[in-house]
Amino acid sequence: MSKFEYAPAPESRAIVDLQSSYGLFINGEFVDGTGSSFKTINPATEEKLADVSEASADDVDKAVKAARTAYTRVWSRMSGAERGKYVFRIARIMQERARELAVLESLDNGKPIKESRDVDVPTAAAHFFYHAGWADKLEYAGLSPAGSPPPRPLGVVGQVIPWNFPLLMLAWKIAPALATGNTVVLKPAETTPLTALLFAEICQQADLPPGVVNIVTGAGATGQALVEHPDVDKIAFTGSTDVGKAIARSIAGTRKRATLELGGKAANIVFEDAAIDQAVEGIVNGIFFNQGHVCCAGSRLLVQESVADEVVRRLERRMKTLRVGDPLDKNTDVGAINSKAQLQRITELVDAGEAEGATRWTVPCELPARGFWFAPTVFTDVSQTHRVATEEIFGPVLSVLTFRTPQEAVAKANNTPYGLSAGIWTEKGSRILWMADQLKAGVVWANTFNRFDPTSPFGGYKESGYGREGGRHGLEAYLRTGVDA
Ligand code: TAP
Repeated sequence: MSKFEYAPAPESRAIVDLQSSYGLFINGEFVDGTGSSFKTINPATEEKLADVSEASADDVDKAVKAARTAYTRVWSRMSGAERGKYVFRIARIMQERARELAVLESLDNGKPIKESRDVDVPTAAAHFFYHAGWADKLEYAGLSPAGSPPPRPLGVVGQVIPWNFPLLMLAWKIAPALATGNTVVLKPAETTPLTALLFAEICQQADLPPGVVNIVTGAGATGQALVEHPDVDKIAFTGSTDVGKAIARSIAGTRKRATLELGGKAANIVFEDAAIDQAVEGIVNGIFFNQGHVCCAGSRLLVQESVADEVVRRLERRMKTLRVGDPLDKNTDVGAINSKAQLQRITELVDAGEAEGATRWTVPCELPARGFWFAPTVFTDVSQTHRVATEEIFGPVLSVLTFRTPQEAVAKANNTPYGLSAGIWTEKGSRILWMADQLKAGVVWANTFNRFDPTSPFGGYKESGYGREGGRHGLEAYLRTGVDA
């Protein structure tokens, strides 16, 4: 594949006020950490964006103490209506600073600007708006059984998030926690800390009382120090199944509650009666959105045998129109892979797919010489035991399998340790309802894919984790209810 030199648009630097170094956000202020620092880079160019403090266990302790004090003295005493105003104000400021947030997200993460601008930032702000509305209604939401005390917050929540949707995952975590009266210490992923630090500035701008939100940047060790801190009441984690299992083990037998949003290997199921062109758009969105760095990505296409050749033909034709390259170009469809490590992981699994006998087709396109890139790829002749069909690739790689009957589609879709999401493409409403009932997946989309809405609970079955985020169900994870209250 040929390579070309690419330089990001210079005006992008004017939109964000990028500092050369960033501290931790503790008790309402940016402070130097007591540990070392690490650099965050632009994955599209490999250029350093900034140095960022690596929070030590001592720094995490300071953040937890600040969160505890804010919880006891201010936040848990405030009325829901007052708390709601702060959450609402945060949402408004996020909208006002949307351009800055979107550019910074694309610089640090590598995702196309049209996605950060049209999906990540507005959906993150929507999450704060939605939860602002809940803050003064928790008593009336039927969360506690009749006759029992009203729901109460848990206290200090430790939150650890991944790099694929840095701002959106932050919103999924912080908005419900604040609305329900908890205070927060959040650790963003090491490769994407910058929008969380800009969010800290937004908290200052919103006059959020000091200590209600604290951001501790760092690597896995910082996350582990937060998880293991004895004064944290709940852990909310999104990330890999392996780390999720380690967290569950480490907090077993403690007072800590946990919600875990983990990996996935979703089936996107296309029946012969589906509107094929719409389904192809759904397949493309399902796997190439955000370079496939999506926990609920439709990474396994299950297509009915009678239309399989036609669907793959139209899919490959459509894939040739995808523009891969500069994340800050508004016409880009597929941006940079977030890190060298992730690129290596994708490459290893794609090599394994070829070695195991699946047929690989990669879009012919030029890729920049520097940075981390992977062209959209599809595997056909895939069997259920191939690694590309069983392991989460977390990249722009689709595996195609076929089926004859709805029963076979269900069996193949459920043949995975994961259970986060699934998609169904058919004209038959009764089949959609039957399939949705049979599929062991927390979210089932019908004739669409990758739709996110703060009103709708999201979460997994099996090794995709437990607990729900979003909607009324998501509030429960942050409250003591019934006899517990
Ligand atoms: P992980 O390696 O699990 O990292 C997630 C977060 O945990 C990062 O902030 C990471 O820090 C931190 N971490 C690493 N080791 C830790 C430990 N021992 N204790 C506490 N925290 C620790 O996952 P990732 O590679 O960032 O993200 C990709 C995975 O997340 C995929 O499997 C994907 O499916 C899953 N994901 C799931 C969802 C939902 S909603 N289910 C959404 C997005 C992503 P560092 O970044 O510094 O390593």
